[in-house]
Amino acid sequence: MHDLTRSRTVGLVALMAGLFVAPVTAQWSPSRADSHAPIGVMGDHRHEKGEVMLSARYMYMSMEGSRDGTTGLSDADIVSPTGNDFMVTPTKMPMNMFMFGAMFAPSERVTLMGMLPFLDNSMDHQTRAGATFTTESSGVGDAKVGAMIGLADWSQQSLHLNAVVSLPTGSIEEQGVLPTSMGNQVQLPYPMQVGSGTVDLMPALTWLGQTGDWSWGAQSGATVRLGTNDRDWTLGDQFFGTAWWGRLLSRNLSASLRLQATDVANIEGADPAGSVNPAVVPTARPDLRGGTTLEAGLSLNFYVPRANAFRVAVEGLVPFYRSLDGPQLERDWTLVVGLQLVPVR
Ligand SMILES: [Cu+2]
Repeated sequence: MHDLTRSRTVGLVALMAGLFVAPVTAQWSPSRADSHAPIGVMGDHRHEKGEVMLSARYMYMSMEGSRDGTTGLSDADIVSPTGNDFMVTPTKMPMNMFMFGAMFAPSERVTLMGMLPFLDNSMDHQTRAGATFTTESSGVGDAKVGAMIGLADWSQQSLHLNAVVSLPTGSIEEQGVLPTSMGNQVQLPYPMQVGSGTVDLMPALTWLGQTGDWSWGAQSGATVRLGTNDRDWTLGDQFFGTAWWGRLLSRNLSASLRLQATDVANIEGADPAGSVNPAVVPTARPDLRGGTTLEAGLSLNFYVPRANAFRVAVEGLVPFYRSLDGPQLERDWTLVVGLQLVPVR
C-alpha cells in the first residue's frame, strides 16, 4: 500500500518534471496523428510556411424531443391547451452539413483559412389535432474566412489567435408550405434558415500541447453578430469553450476525449408580420432559441504521413447537460467525419 503510494508520487513528480523540464528546443510537432484536434474543432492548427491543406467534413446532428430548462417535455405537453398551449410543435430535426475548407500558410506564423458549408435540414412537426408534417431547407450556409495567427511557441506548446469572419452567404429567405398556409409558400421559422444574414466576428484562442504519447488542447471563442439582418432580426451571440486530451495509439492513430460547452443567446428583433405567428409554434419565437449545452466527445484521428499527407478522422459527441429556453428541440448526438489532405508543401 505504502509502496503503491510512493510509486504513484514518484510517477507524478516525473510527469510534472517532464512537463516543465522538457527541452526548450522541443517544438510542438505538426506531424503526429494527434497534432490535429478532434475533427469537430475548427481552426485548431496552423501550417508550415507554403503548405496548403484541403478538407471536407460531414456533420450529422440529431435533435429529437424538446425541453424547457433542464426538463424534458413531451410533444403532447407542448400542444396541449393545459400545457404550453402551442398549435404545433417540432418533434425532430436531423441536420446534415457538408463543410469544405482550404488553408494556406503564407508564413510560419500565419495560416489563412476559408470554409464553405452546405446545409440540408428537415423538421418534423405534430399539430394539436395529431397531424404531422415536415418542412425542409437546404443550400449554401455562411462562408467563413480568416487567419490563425501564432502568438507563442514554447516547449511543445503553441498558442494562436483565430481571427475569423462569417459572411452572410446563407439564405434567410427559406420558405415552405405549412398546413395553415393554404398551399402557399411562407417564410420558415428561424432554425430552418441556413444563414445568419449578418456579418459575424468569430474570435477565439487556441492552446495546444504535447508530451510523449499524450497531447492536449483547448479553444475558447465567440460568435458576435454585427448589426441586424434584412429581415429585422439578429441571431444570438454564441460563446464556447472546449478542451481535449489525445493519446497516440500507434504511429498513425490517436484517440481523444473532448468536453465542450456552448452558450447561445436568444434572437434579437423578430421576423416581420406575415411570417409564421409566434403563438403557433415555438420555433417562431425569437425568445425560445437560447440555451447552454455541455457535451462529451470521443474521436479517432488517422494520419498517413506520405508526401501528400492525408488524414481521416471521426468524432461522436453526446450532451450531458442541456438547459434551453423552451420549449426548444434538444441536441441528442452529433457525428463528424472528415478528410484532410496536404497536396502542396
Ligand atoms: Cu490544416
